[in-house]
Amino acid sequence: MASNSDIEFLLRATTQDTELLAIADTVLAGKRITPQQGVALFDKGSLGFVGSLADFLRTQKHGDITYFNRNFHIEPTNLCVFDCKFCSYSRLLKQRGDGWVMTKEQMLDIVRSYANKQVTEVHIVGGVLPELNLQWFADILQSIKALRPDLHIKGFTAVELEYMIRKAKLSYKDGLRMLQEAGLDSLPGGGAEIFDTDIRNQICADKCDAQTWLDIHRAAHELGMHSNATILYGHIESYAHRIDHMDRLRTMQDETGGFNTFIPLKFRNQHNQMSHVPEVSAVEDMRNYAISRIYLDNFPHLKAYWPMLGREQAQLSLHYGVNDIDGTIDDSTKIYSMAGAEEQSPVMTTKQICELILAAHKRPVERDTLYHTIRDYSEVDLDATFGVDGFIELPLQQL
Ligand code: V47
Ligand code: SF4
Repeated sequence: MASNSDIEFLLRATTQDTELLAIADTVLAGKRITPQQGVALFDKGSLGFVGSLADFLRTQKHGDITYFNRNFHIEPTNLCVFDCKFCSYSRLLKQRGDGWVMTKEQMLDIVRSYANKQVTEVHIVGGVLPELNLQWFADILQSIKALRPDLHIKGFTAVELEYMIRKAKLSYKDGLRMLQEAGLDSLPGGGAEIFDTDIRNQICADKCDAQTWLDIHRAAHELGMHSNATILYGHIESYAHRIDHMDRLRTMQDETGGFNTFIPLKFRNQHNQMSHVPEVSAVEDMRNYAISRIYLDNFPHLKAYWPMLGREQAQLSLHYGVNDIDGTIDDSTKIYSMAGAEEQSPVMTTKQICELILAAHKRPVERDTLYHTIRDYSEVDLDATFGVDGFIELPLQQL
């Protein structure tokens, strides 16, 4: 592993800017940078500079380990009462008549279809509808747990939770407790978008505000549940807005320690009301990952969500601070494919994920949702281990 002096030498080769070099000194001394310094990294830091620093930090924390997990998604509906301008997935669909709402049985059928797959997590996320209320979801969670007690259920953005808990006239904590008792294990990071009020009002005025998002995650952490956090970047926000967003998360993480992973989501501009806004470049994506790693010193993990970013860029991001590339995502995740994501069919088998990580000279390690190691694949003979579809086949369970 490179030493502090090796990395200092490397950084001085990329810039002579005294402010940037002072920031690097702070980071290398293990100290926290200020919001102003974060904005300076965005304004002036070259890809080489921020990337080298972020890679150093990633290696300090995780060596060459790159985590992935085996999961699948369930999207109960693609209809939504809200009207986020960046979303290709809202009530407009209802007007066009191509929306769906799953029945409980259809959702359970998806779970049943994984009976012979060694998946460890189901991620439930979708639009917001009045008929899909707190009790409806509590019943679903119970039924999923009855079928697969071993499966970790990561479910519902703070936006979905705020709506269903408000309609049930409960406090966030009581509503979350009810879902937790029914089987909910952790929260995904969606719905955070950009916390700044002005930008939020322009892109998603009618859904829950930043404080509510944070309060719901805080309530979950207080109940012992972990959660993730996202940022939707690369649209009409400024660098200062990105840093403000990360700063609020960093402050809360100091208090609760409940966040596992930060997931920057690149704004994609197809089939939504913000199609006129251009997408940012791959260099911007990598700089954004790197600065996230540097700024969020108390977040253990940084995830590149490959269905949105594309496989090759997700692979590249492993050298810019990222240490997790999510899961096998064997589903037909329409929210992203409609928005113009790279992956129209976001499925990677375990074998493909391992190969992608190994080709980046990193070590593939399968994890569970809470980052316990399930298996280190660096020394595994991939061809001999996997079945034709890349999953390890288990004896069929009768569900
Ligand atoms: O909050 C919607 C985003 C999010 C677009 O926690 C878009 O493990 C880009 O949060 N361009 C939901 N992004 C998904 C999410 C998530 C995904 C994977 C893993 C985890 C996790 C969480 O999707 C929304 C919104 O920010 N989104 N439309 C778009 N056009
Ligand atoms: Fe609804 Fe979520 Fe899309 Fe907003 S981002 S319209 S809350 S599905």
